[in-house]
Amino acid sequence: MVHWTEEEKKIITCTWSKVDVAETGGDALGTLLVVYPWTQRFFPDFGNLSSATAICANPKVRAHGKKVLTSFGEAIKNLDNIKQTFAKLSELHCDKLHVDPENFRLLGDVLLIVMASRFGKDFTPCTHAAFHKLVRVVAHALAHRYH
Ligand code: HEG
Repeated sequence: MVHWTEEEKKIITCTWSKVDVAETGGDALGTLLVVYPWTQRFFPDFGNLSSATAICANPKVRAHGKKVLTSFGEAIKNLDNIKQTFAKLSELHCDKLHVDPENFRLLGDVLLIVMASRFGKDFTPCTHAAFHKLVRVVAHALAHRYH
């Protein structure tokens, strides 16, 4: 089981309370779709994904990004129980959505970059390290029920 120090917990919950989930989620999913264009195939109903500008302004991308990041926030409320928290979502992404779990890691990476650019100098190495650990744990949990 993952161990979180009190300091990591404090950094994660305090930083998360300042995250604009809609904006950050929209930017993170938009960035994923731009930088790793093969991820677009999971969203055939999202309409215009023809350019970076179109992707980042696409209301369906923004809305889904918010949904994903809101769900990510559940990990923060359940830091000691992330695997169980994402068990059902893991099954959904495996059985119904057929999302290759490598994409969870890619999303985690772009989320770190989006957060770093939004927080600027307040995204200290300690904050980065704690969130780096968190995105890895979340990706691992989401991949856990794959078969
Ligand atoms: Mg997933 C649906 C969470 C990464 C592709 N994703 C969902 C839903 C949630 C969620 C909460 C709605 C589930 C429902 O309707 O019951 N996703 C989620 C998290 C993360 C993640 C927490 C990673 C942190 N998802 C992810 C990635 C991809 C993806 C990387 C593909 C590149 N998700 C995906 C698709 C759907 C969801 C295709 C269904 C979208 C729809 O048609 O509504």
